[in-house]
Amino acid sequence: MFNHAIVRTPCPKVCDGITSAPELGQPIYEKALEQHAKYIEALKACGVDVLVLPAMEEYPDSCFVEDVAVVNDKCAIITNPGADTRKGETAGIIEAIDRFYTEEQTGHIVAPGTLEGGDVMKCGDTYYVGLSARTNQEGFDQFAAFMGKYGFKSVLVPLELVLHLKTGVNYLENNKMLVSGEFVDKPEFAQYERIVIPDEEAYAANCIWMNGTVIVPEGYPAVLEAVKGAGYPVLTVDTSEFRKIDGGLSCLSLRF
Ligand code: CIR
Repeated sequence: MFNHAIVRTPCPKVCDGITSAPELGQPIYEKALEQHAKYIEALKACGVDVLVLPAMEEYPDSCFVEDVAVVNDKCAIITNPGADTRKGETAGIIEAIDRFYTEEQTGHIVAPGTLEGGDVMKCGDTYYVGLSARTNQEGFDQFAAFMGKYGFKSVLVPLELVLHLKTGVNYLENNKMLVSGEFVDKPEFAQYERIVIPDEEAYAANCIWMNGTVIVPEGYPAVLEAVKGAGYPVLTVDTSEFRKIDGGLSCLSLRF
């Protein structure tokens, strides 16, 4: 169960966030703010307290708080993002993390290690960590060592085609996960019941399980039906503006 979520209000520079899909155009700031507010409402409807951090004006991607920390009910890690323009975002999350965890409970990924939370997926006591353009072996080794002290096992999952691990695979608890693209056949996930997402709706592989409900991005009917068919109550939230800069539902919050 999650009791808390942390989010950060998008700043006007969100329009200049890093993107692999410039053909989608730049986010419209006002619309991004509206979608963000509805996202917060959806989280609250799932029974968590939401801590809303103020916009970080100099960091276009800073609303994607998932990347700068990894949190669970025992400990937290402040990451070291692989994207140079995002490294300064970690300074802004420390104060929030300090409200919930002691210094001893808080680990840090340090250079030359890099790791972004979008590459980290928790399935029970196991963390799957994507080896990606943003997360390197050294970052994984530091992560695994720290989480190991708290009884968590870490498994490295090399990925080639997408930004982050959770761009293409997301755990919905109950041994079920949504998988798309390169993750459909990964041996690391063979033990799970995999719900395969059609390529044309690959973006919606990034759903989040929130205390029994699954939040699904708006506009992906096949995924919506698949998640309902798997037995979950669902909520939808429009994330069109965040999609333009490679952001999805999970990226927008830390949940614990
Ligand atoms: C980036 O490239 O860093 C941002 N534009 C998108 C980050 C998405 N975060 C995530 O998947 N956890």
